[in-house]
Amino acid sequence: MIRPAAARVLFGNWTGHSTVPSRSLYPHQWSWDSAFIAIGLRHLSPRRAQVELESLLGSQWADGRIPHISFSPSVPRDAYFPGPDFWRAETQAGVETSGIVQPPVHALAAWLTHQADEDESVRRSFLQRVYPRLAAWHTYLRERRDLAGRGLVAIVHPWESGMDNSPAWDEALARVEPAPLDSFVRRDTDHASDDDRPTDLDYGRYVQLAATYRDHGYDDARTPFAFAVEDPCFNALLIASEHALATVAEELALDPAPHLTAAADLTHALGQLFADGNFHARDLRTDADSGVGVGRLISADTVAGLVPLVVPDLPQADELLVTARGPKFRLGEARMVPSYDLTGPEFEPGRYWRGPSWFNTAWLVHRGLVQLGEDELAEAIRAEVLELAATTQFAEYVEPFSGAAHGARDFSWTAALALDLETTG
Ligand code: 2M8
Repeated sequence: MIRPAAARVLFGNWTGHSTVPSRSLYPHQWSWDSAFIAIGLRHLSPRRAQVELESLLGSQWADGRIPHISFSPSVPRDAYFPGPDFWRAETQAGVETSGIVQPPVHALAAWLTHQADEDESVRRSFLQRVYPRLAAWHTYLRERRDLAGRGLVAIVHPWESGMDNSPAWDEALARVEPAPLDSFVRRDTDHASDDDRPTDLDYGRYVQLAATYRDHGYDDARTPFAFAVEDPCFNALLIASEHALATVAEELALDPAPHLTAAADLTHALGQLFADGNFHARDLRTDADSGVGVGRLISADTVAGLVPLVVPDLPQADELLVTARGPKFRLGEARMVPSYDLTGPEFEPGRYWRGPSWFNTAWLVHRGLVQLGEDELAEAIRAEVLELAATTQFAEYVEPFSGAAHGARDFSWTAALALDLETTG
């Protein structure tokens, strides 16, 4: 049974109002981590899971965005780079944050958290309090981030995908002039192997992209984004979360229709990213010279293309399943779900998001398979998640063939999502 060990990790990483992804590598509150953490924490303490999401929403900006990091004042300012002194962003409530975002899995997490203990949720008016904030978050994304005007949300930094170092970003990132390497000091390589983390050159590019956004006041209309991409994982999670928000609205006797309409429109628009049996990110800067800005699909096959399996009534589900079972991802044979095409030219089994399997994407694909009635495959993934979480001391990620552990240990979403699959499975 994984529950006692998972509880030890989650309680050990609890700070009093939220959970850090890892005490060493990520000592603040991360946006999509918090959502995944709440999904597991709800089985240990529904109240804590609610507080986790409420505290994250407490760092929401006036424009509706949920920043990807909410900095803890009790952690040294240089414990993580880029820290609060780099981002220079503070909410009206005085919370220091980053200025970029992460995939919107929060409304789904809020609904699942509510379901864990409906009495406690109603007693604390949990849904009433989070609903307007989650709705504002989605509105920010749909209205300010539809950069191409075709009904899909664009990310403006690789970190916004949550899959920072994915080979899908290589070409777009190569066009970015890196910040001088002596202008910043990385902290991640103090805690993790250089061979596993992004290169210094890529880090320089991440820093430059973030600095440009910051220097334009994080204004989406004004910033000359050198990187702008429509990511299938990000958009699929927005769709899943719009469905969840529709259910929340119904529960609160509000009108679910705006959320259902948004979900349907986004699902239709997502079809633009489907080619050759998989969803692909679209690089909005490929035609920038011509001023057309239509963008080109990025050819790399990554797990981000499989995440749309979580979208209810996805028209492309059957074709996507064929790809998932095929040689690129070998679902059911590989350990969990590889983050990148196993046959791809950039495949590296141990480097950040360039091949290894992660527990959050496995959880998402598992959810999609259950929705589709693919019970056998879903069970295979569930068994992998439970076994690997237990045998790797809740590693951040694992190699897709050997299962060898990489990154942080006692990683919060690994513990949370394994606990969720054990409890609900
Ligand atoms: C990783 O991203 C951070 C930047 O946000 C980093 O590499 O320093 C990613 O795996 C991301 O998905 C995750 O949310 C974050 C914290 O666990 O770490």
